[in-house]
Amino acid sequence: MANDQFQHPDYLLVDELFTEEQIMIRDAVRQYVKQEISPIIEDYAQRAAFPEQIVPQLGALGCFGPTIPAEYGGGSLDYISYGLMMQELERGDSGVRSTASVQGSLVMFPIYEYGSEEQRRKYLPKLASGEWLGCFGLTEPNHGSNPAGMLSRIVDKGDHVVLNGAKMWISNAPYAQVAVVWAKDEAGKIRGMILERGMEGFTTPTTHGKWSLRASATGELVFDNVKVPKENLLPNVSGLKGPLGCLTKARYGIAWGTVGAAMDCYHTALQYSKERIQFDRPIGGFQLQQKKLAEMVTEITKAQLLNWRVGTLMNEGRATAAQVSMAKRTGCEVAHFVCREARQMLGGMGITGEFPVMRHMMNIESVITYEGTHDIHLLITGMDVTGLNAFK
Ligand code: TGC
Ligand code: FAD
Repeated sequence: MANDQFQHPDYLLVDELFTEEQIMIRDAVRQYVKQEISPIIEDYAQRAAFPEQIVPQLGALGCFGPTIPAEYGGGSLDYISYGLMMQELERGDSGVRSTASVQGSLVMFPIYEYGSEEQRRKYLPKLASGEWLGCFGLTEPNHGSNPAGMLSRIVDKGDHVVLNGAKMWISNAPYAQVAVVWAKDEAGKIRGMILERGMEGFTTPTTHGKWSLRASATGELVFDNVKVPKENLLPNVSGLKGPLGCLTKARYGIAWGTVGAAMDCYHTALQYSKERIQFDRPIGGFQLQQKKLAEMVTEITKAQLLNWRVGTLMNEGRATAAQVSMAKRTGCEVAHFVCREARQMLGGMGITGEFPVMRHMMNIESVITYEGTHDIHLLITGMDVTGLNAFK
């Protein structure tokens, strides 16, 4: 879509809740998406190709690790700014937002939060600038929703550990120079470690045949007796709370990102409804089409307010993982609904690459599944409100 005229809906004047700086950051990312993403993304998605050039571009724009302190290359920004950045990136494409989410929340965050000072200094500036791309390996072929059951193992060999196992469905894997990987030690404790491309026995085969997130590169991580130096282990965390803590940061970004995809679909459907004539009048004049638009903008508005509130709690250091889970689930559900309604409103044109709607709709099928499925997030809220654990 070379001629990108996107304007976001703001039915309840939510923009008034943002600072001037936050709006400036949002608009800078929006401008980048209009110039660099919209003109190319449909072609890359149709070809299932990863637009590698976006990695240094996103780094230069400050989209990698925006909340990480500036001394390590991050942006020292607040969580609303981070959310707005993710909203704008996913407005362009969920795969672009995924690239940024993985890099910032799943690779830079654990190195910053759980890493040694040497690890921070070695990896964070290069990841922040986009010189290096990272990936995050938690999911395994037989352990997705239940990562606690993971089979990947490390064995202590003195100055190094030997890693065996495999990870599946790993975003960025085929292009990553660095992988943050989670595996169990001999005592059964989950440990985090940093792997680098080129380590003997470490390979990243590409996953083919996706109908969703086609412009994002997905792969496996295969570990065949990989010697990992002990200085590559993340020293300051053990147990499942390590990877789950990273997921809370990424899920927060997804909550905002999905609203961006929903906004793009709503904007497209609204414009189309005013221009498309059937039965001698714009289809937007028909009651059934107005019902769709009214419900779409209502759901988007509710999700905007939820994100703003959770973002405010994040800034105050008060947001719980369960609150973030609710925002992730809601953003995905809203985008799922809005993208599908928009696709219907565009009729046959809705299935083509002339408009971004079908691409967003297909992307959201991944986004509603990764970082915890819709049902897993319902159970997290269920556990939070009842105090009863449905998983055990
Ligand atoms: P459970 O016993 O409840 O918890 C174990 C420990 O972790 C703590 N914890 C959290 N800490 C921080 N943030 C969270 N969100 C946390 N949730 C739990 C918890 O307090 C406990 O700590 P401690 O000190 O007592 O040890 O764990 P469980 O095994 O019962 O699992 C709970 C469950 C099912 C909710 C969890 O396993 C889960 O969230 N499953 C979903 C898996 C998932 O989301 N995988 C995502 C993989 S990465 C990905 O998809 C990237 S896509 C990237 C992209 O392209 O954008
Ligand atoms: P399963 O866990 O097998 O779930 C199958 C179904 O069972 C789901 O509907 C689920 O909700 C349901 N279910 C499971 N347990 C319960 C229960 N207790 N109660 C009720 N229902 C239940 N992972 C990474 O580690 N890093 C990545 O970068 C990454 N990127 C991804 C990119 C893409 C495009 C995709 C599709 C996935 C990615 N993932 C990544 C993996 C993702 O996090 C998992 O797919 C997700 O957690 C679900 O796991 P699963 O696919 O094994 O499904």
